Amino acid sequence: MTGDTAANKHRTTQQDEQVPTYDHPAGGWGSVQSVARMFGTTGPSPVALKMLAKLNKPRGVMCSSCAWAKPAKPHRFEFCENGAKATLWELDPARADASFFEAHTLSELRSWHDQDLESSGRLTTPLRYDAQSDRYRSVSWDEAFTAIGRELTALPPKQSVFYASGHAGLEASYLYALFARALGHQNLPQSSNMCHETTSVNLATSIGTPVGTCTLEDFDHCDAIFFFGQNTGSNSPRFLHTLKDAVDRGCRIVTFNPVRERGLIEFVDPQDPKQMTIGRSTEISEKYYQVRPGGDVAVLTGLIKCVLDTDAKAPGTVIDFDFINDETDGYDAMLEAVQAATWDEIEAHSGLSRALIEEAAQIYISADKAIAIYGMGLTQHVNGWLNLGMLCNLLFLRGNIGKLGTGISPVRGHSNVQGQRTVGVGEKTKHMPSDKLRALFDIDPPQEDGMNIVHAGEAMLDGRVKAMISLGGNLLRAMPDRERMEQVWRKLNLTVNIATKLNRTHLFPGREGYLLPCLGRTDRDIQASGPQAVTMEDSLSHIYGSIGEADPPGEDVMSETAIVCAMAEASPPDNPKLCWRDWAGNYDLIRDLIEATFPDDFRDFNERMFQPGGFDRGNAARDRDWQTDSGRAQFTTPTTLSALGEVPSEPTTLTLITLRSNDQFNTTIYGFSDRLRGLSGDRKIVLMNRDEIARLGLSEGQKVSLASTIDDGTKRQVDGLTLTAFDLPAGCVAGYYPELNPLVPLALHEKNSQTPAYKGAPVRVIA
Ligand SMILES: Nc1nc2c(c(=O)[nH]1)N[C@H]1C(S)=C(S)[C@@H](COP(=O)(O)OP(=O)(O)OC[C@H]3O[C@@H](n4cnc5c(=O)[nH]c(N)nc54)[C@H](O)[C@@H]3O)O[C@H]1N2
Ligand SMILES: Nc1nc2c(c(=O)[nH]1)N[C@H]1C(S)=C(S)[C@@H](COP(=O)(O)OP(=O)(O)OC[C@H]3O[C@@H](n4cnc5c(=O)[nH]c(N)nc54)[C@H](O)[C@@H]3O)O[C@H]1N2
Ligand SMILES: [Mo]
Repeated sequence: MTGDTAANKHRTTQQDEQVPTYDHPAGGWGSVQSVARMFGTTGPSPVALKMLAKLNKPRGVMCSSCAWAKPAKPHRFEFCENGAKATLWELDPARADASFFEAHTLSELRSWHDQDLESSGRLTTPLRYDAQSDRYRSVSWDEAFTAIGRELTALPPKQSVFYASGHAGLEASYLYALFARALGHQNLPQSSNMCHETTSVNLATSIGTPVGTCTLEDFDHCDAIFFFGQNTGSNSPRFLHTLKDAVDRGCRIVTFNPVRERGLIEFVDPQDPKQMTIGRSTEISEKYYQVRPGGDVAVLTGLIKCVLDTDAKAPGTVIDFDFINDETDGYDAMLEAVQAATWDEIEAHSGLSRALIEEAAQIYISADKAIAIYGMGLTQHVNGWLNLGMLCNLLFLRGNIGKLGTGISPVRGHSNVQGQRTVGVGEKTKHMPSDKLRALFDIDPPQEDGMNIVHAGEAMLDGRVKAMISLGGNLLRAMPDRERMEQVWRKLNLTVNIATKLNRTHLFPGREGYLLPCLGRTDRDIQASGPQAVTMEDSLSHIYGSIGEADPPGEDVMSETAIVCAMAEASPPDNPKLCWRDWAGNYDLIRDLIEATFPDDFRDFNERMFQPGGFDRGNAARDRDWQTDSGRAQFTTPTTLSALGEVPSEPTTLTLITLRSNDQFNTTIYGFSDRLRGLSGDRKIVLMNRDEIARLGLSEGQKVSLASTIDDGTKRQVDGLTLTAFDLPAGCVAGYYPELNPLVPLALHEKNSQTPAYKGAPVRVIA
């Protein structure tokens, strides 16, 4: 490492010089090279260049990678390294057509690497599993829809599950949610069940809205940003521009993360010729604290203690008592619990000294306006509810919510994951207003909540679910307890996967198994009324239209919206108010229905969908309208200092955090370089602090296994991992998602929302 990088200057924990690090900033030439690699030897095609130039711009294509906001005044190139990768992945010239499937049995394909499955190219023809030849075989769309309708009709509605990964636009998603409820179930799990469900459930308890409160404008006015467990450089790189602008005008950024993520340390704007040529970077985090996994509750308890102590010395100068008295509930109980926690306990759980926490608290106290950002580092824990509750507590103390330059901002994952929930893809009755469903369509939706992912997984294990429809995604790879789930998947009566590319989940068909090829967002979508646009919602509750212009991968590929409509038309009930065919022909009609169902969010939807910067559907908490049970912002009383929950712990137990590299999008592996962490070549690795390696009598480079310490009769073990020394706090190991998913038990999840504890699974190393 060079001596005077921002990383060295602002180190708050001693970094081991001998373990892999990437000593360049995020962005910069590294990101340009990484995109160039995706173009391959042939270089970018004209259509790829055209689509990239239109990414995230008004009347352009909304990127299918992350859910970060698309500014009203876009940069010349409003995409990042990963957005480019996602776009090029979709514009892949390779085709997994009928002849590809003739050439390979599913048993053979199951031995392929995930990356090779997707590299077979875009799907071009509807396929039905033929058990006798163990192959997917071409089938007509009509045959497929008739059979799907027949299977769904034969089952009690509640034995079907309709999964959605957060890709599909609001139009297909709304109709999918309507289809389920018309059929008579709301088993509508979504990828957010593995992700920000902790947010949906617990932010609603604290502030009355299931989503974050910030808009881009807030980032122009805040004095401090507190970052917890979100890896901007890899997962939402365009957000780095927002952060850089904030830093340039004097905003101070403080980060808590067990891993020193490059993007949160320094950034070179690849679109700034001066920064690129001079090589000068912007330092993102002024302070970076390597908290222990699950230690954020303790950190937040410490920060709150500091705020209370500072205020006690000059009462009323630090705490916003007007806000607390006028707007909140539960302050006294929170206060008592925080005061009861000792600094010894806080230091032990957080892995940080009192002095470091006090230093961070001073930044919080000196900021007039502060924003809190978080990601999977807070949500994917058993006590994720407490992580979020404590973060809200910290904001409430200084009235840092509901005024310009303040707020809480969960950074969402899939490009339309938040929007799908907004239009009813969710297992709860409240996700789609029953009165509207009755008035608009004469349907009586079920009044009993359906299944989320964990509930659906449990029901599949004990045979209560018989049909699984997936609108995108790779659920078998993304779920916990993969090996147990793979065993029961093939016992289903019906599996339907609507997808752009082949993945591992598709290789576990049920008795009737269909794989249906769909258009991606970059593809031109022409229906009866002409070319169609689709819409999506970002992390900041703004909604955008998106128009694809690339040639579809084949003539026989349907849009997601048209596929949903055709499946619904082939299924009960026969209801003249469900005009599936008309809706498939003209998406404006679907947007009118969305507006009629959710009038507060989607006023003048068709007119506003191309507004530059998206249209804001609003957020009650931002207006200090608290839609909680008490009608007030709710302080949370901490009951423990750890987010890990009651897991078995012995001296050899380590906390496993599963990570994403910057060369993957969830289960899609673009390549084997985790450039921003200085790692490459191999994803079957386990990262561990060098002292910990010595303490356990292991050696670097050794092949080891990881095993779950949760003993419930199921063996959970992953073998053949290379032990790699890495700069991590003591007591934890890290490795890649999805490779390590067999180690996370289905039953280990966030208490209120069942979000799997992918950042806090107890394991031991077997030499
Ligand atoms: N390129 C790319 N972009 C993506 C994705 C992708 O896979 N690739 N996935 C998309 C999706 S679906 C999502 S949900 C988002 C996910 O984006 P993030 O929310 O950033 O999720 P992760 O990368 O899983 O983990 C975030 C960070 O949490 C830290 N962490 C782990 N445990 C703890 C803890 O206990 N406390 C704290 N404070 N930090 C902790 C990890 O070190 C990591 O830096 O990204 C989206 N964008
Ligand atoms: N251990 C561990 N596990 C995790 C996580 C973790 O941090 N650690 N993160 C969790 C999180 S945050 C999430 S969101 C889930 C992700 O879980 P999923 O959303 O189920 O998985 P993805 O990898 O995003 O899905 C990729 C597949 O989607 C399909 N696809 C891509 N684009 C489109 C499209 O436009 N339309 C359609 N119909 N299909 C398309 C392709 O076939 C591709 O193979 O994983 C979760 N699992
Ligand atoms: Mo996610």
